[in-house]
Amino acid sequence: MMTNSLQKKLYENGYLVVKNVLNFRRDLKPILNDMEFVMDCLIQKYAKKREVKKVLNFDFKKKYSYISKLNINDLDQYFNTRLPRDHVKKDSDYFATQSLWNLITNKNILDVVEKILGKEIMSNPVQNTRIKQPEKKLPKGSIHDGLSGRTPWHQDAAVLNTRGQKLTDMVTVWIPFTKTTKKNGCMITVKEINKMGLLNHVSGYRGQVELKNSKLLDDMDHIYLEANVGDLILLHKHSIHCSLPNRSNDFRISADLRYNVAGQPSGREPLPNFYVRSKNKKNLKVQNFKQWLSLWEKAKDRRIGKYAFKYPLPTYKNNKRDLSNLV
Ligand SMILES: O=C(O)CCC(=O)C(=O)O
Repeated sequence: MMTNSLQKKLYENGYLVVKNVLNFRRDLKPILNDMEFVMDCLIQKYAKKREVKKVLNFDFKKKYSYISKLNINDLDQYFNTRLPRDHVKKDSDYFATQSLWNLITNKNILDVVEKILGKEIMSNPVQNTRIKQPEKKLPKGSIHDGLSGRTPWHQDAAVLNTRGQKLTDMVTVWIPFTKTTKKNGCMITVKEINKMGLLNHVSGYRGQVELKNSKLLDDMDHIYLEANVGDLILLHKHSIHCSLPNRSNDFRISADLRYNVAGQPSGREPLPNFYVRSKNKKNLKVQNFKQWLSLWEKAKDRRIGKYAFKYPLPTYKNNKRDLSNLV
């Protein structure tokens, strides 16, 4: 593959901030609108009858704070394009909207990704949205859960299955919906630490993937991955990163999408992994929102009563791949 300056920088440093790629009104606001619609549905279903009308008139943040206190089982599932990891049911819900499809296939994003992965690109099913309230409003149990609280130190290749860990060139595209700063919980990383390759991980208290010996990273020099709305942050699959607590009084909202070089395993089989750009293929199989949705429905049907996907934590037999033996 030809190298260019973006690719060189990403492979050299492990991260990249690309400025002014997206337009808030056109590319991002529709997703927030769809999230608010999901909240409205949850309010109608779970709020006390006498409160429904009042709560439906709240704004986005007040609605989210309200529903986050309703003890809805696996609330994050409703805002994420993924199947529940275990016990998939016929009516398992997930966030698959036209707006998110538009983001995954956004031309400006793919133009950046093409500079990293080349011209044959697939959407990778490892993707999240994260709605983070001020940490002081979070229930204690969620403070380190990654989707609504801080994200622990990890490498993204660690959440792929073994074939994916070995064979997949994947890039993470992190997208802020709110200006993201040190104060409201931006990601942090250590420059060039991706060059260590895949390291040993352990399982956190809620099954989160966490780098082994991650305490050692706390004292290293950190890069603060702050970003404005419209910017993208790209991460190398071996970049070690985490996110800070949201110590502001406002929400911090983001999405992280992933793409891989076509023809390689997604690392999350049997979830949808499909071409979003190709120079070689005249016609891409999945060209619109409904086709994409039907891929997710088919994946769900195949997994009813079972787990959706599995990956073993990278834990090599000896401790040569422990961070503590490498720094
Ligand atoms: O946004 C966050 O809190 C963390 C995101 C992250 O770790 C990722 O996208 O891999």
